[in-house]
Amino acid sequence: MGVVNVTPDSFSDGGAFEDAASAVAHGRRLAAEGAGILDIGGESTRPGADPVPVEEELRRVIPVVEGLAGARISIDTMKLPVAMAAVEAGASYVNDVTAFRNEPELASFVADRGLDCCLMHMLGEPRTMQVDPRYDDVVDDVKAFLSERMEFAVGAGVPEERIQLDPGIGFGKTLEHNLELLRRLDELVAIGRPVVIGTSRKSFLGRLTGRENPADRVPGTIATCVVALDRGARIFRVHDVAPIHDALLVAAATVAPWTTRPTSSTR
Ligand code: HH2
Repeated sequence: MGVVNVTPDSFSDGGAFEDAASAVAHGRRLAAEGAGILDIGGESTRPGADPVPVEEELRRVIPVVEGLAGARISIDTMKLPVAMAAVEAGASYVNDVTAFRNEPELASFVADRGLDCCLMHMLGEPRTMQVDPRYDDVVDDVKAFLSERMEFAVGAGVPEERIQLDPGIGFGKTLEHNLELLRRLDELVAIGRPVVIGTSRKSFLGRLTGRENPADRVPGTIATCVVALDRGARIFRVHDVAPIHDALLVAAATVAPWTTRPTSSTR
C-alpha cells in the first residue's frame, strides 16, 4: 500500500505533493514500483495535528482519486462525506484511522457499497494521543479493541472478508508499545483477518537510529516490515515502495514462499 499524502503538513512528506498533478504523478510512480493499493489522504493524523474541514479535505483528495482512476484506491479518511465522494470518484477501500468511531454511519456505507476497509487502533485522538499513553497490556488491549470494532462493522453489515485490521503504530503508543506490538503481531493475526502495518518513516524509528529526517528512516522501515511479515502481516503501508517491495519479495521468498514468484533474472 503506497502512501499518497495530499497535505501541507504530513509528518514525513507534508507539502511534497500538495497540488493534484504532482500527487497523481507520485501515485502512478508508486503503482509502477509495485504498490497494489494507493492510499490517498487529505488530513494529517500526526501527533498534534488540527482537524481539516470537510470541504478542504474534498478539495485536496478528489482530483487525485479521479486522476488515479484505474488503480486500486484507498481513501484515508475518518469522514463519511469524503469517503462517499472518493468512492464516487473511483475508490474501493476505506482506511479509517478511527475504525468507524468518528462517524459510525461510515460502516453502513462501506457495507452498502461492498467496499474493503481497514480498521485501525488509536488511543485517544491525534491532538493528544502521544501525551503519556498507557495500557494494561498493549497487545491484549489493541486485540480487544480491534475485535470489538470488527464486531461493530459486521453488525453494520460489512462482511468479515472485507475487513483488514491495523494496530496503529505510533497512534497513542510509546517506543516500547510499538516494539511490543511488532514483536507479538502474531497475536493480532490470530484474530483471523489480514493485518495492515504502518511503520513507514515513523518517529520511533528515529528514536532507535538517531535519524532526525523521516526520509532517512527507510532502512528502519524495511527492518520493521520484514519482522512484521514474519509475524504474519500482509499489507504494508509505506512511503518508499520500491525498496520495501524488493525487501519484502526477498523476505517473503524465505518465510512465506507461497506468496512469491522468482523474477526472470536469477544471478
Ligand atoms: N499511519 C498514518 C496515516 N494513516 N493508516 C493506517 N491504516 N495505518 C497507519 O499506520 C497510518 C494510517 C500516518 O502516516 P502519514 O500518512 O505518512 O502521516 P500523516 O498522518 O502526518 O499524513
